[in-house]
Amino acid sequence: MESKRNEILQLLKQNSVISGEDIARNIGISRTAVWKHIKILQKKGYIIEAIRQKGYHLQSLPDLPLEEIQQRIQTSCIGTNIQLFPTLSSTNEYVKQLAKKEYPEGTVVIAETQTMGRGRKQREWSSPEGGLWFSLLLRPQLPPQKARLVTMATSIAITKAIQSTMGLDVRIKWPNDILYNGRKICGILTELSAEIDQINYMIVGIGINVNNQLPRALQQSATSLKQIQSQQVSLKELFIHLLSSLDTWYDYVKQNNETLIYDTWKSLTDTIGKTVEIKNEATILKGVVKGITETGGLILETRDGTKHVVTGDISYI
Ligand code: BT5
Repeated sequence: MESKRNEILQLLKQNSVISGEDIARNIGISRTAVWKHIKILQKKGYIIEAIRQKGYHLQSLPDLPLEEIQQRIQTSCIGTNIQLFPTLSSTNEYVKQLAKKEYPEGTVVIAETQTMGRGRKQREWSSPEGGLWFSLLLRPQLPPQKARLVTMATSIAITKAIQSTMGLDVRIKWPNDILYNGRKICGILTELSAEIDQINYMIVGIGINVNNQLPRALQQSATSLKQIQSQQVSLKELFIHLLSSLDTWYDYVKQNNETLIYDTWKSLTDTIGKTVEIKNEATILKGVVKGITETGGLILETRDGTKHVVTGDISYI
């Protein structure tokens, strides 16, 4: 079924107008079957005009054409199974359901919009049309203490994909925000189900501001790739590069290549060396960041000596 649909798409791309009859003859199906495939393509966001007496004309492609993406990616794990939705409450929530149904590692769920996108601690994540909002289902063979490796590899993969495809000097802010000139373009929300000595599954949610509008309240602290580039960015191309980069870096996690992940993360962060304030529920710590620990925590030099900080909201001061 799907391969016939891809053949129809190819024909539509090659011909400015092509009749249903020609399509049917070319790929060996009935005209009714052609019409049914065209309806499905239209539902998926392809704008296909039916011109009387002439045939079909492909006017525009959806921002995220799933068939094409699936055809073009050559990953070994990430994105071998992709599900795309016009809208979901939260891609992390959806992947949680799939994880419980034993879906395989590498499954990716992407939504064009989220109605209840979440950040850490249930904070709201603005996710209107135009951004990339997606989650990965992973089943790393790691003890839960090493889960940070996965988040670090994810932030490296995204930073490198944005740097290489767009030539932008984006940087990681601990623990795993990605910023351009101090403004957030990407947030990562990692959720975990684990036994004492083994992770069952991890859900890595990734939100990237691409062509989306930002609410007024976030315009100081956040930015989008479109705003930086002063032009629309191809969601499809960026997504394909991201999946490939995520695949490469998740492979290093599987190979247990901790040194490479730590060293690369350190080379991409702008947090080390900064004077910072870190807020946790009841505490505020101030100090200079000296480095990161084996488990991805911060080494902070404070007035009261060196402290290791595992989580918190950090600001540069
Ligand atoms: C994060 O949380 O940065 C993690 C965001 C993860 C979002 C993805 S989208 C796909 C997947 N499905 C989900 O439901 N979530 C994941 P945190 O560090 O807590 O930052 C949240 C804070 O960032 C909010 O309180 C706002 O101040 C700000 N914020 C909200 N939306 C934003 C946006 N689009 N861009 C930049 N900052 C935003």
